[in-house]
Amino acid sequence: DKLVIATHNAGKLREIAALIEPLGIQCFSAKELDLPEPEEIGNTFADNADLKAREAADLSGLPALADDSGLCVDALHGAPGIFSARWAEDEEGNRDWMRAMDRVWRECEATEPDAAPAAHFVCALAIAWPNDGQAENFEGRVDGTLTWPPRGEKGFGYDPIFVPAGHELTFGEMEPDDKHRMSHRAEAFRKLVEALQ
Ligand code: ITT
Repeated sequence: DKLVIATHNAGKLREIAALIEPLGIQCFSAKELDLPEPEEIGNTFADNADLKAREAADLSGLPALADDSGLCVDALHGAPGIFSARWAEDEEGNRDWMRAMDRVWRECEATEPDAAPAAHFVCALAIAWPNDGQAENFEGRVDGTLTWPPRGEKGFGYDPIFVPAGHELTFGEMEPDDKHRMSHRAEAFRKLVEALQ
């Protein structure tokens, strides 16, 4: 009944903590435990989630849950995908989400001028136990379209330019509970809870 949330991303941590809260599990963040940020060398969301979960479990001696996620844009052949965080980074590695959103939108405009570009978020969750060498994976996805200019301050990352299918508000404008009803992260989390019960 103890779990490490193996992420250094404050937005993810907030969402995962809210999803876990009803389960009454005692959670520790990677920051609290001073865990390093592993290099994400995998080729898929699942591979990266696995390596983050396994490393955090081994270093902390506790079960660890990791999240690898990103925005995939059809017109960009799935980019930025697993490189979603990297698209926000400048030369020094500082993240600026406006920079990332702006790049996504400009590259879309260059390929597909007046449409609302189709896109989806993917979330791969992995849970690993200490010194076990493997992890279990659960994946979620939410489809939608991109919009410009960015709207809303409530989410994180690419939320201000993502409108989930069948809705008008961006994820950035939605209340957290509404995002949790339909998000890629919530879907992956439901699968994880079902499998563990
Ligand atoms: P950790 O590896 O420490 O968990 P990170 O930010 O480096 O944090 P990722 O490599 O998985 O994590 O990067 C995924 C990026 O995709 C993330 O930084 C967000 O910008 C974006 N992203 C993922 N889920 C999102 C969501 O629900 N809303 C908006 N953007 C999201």
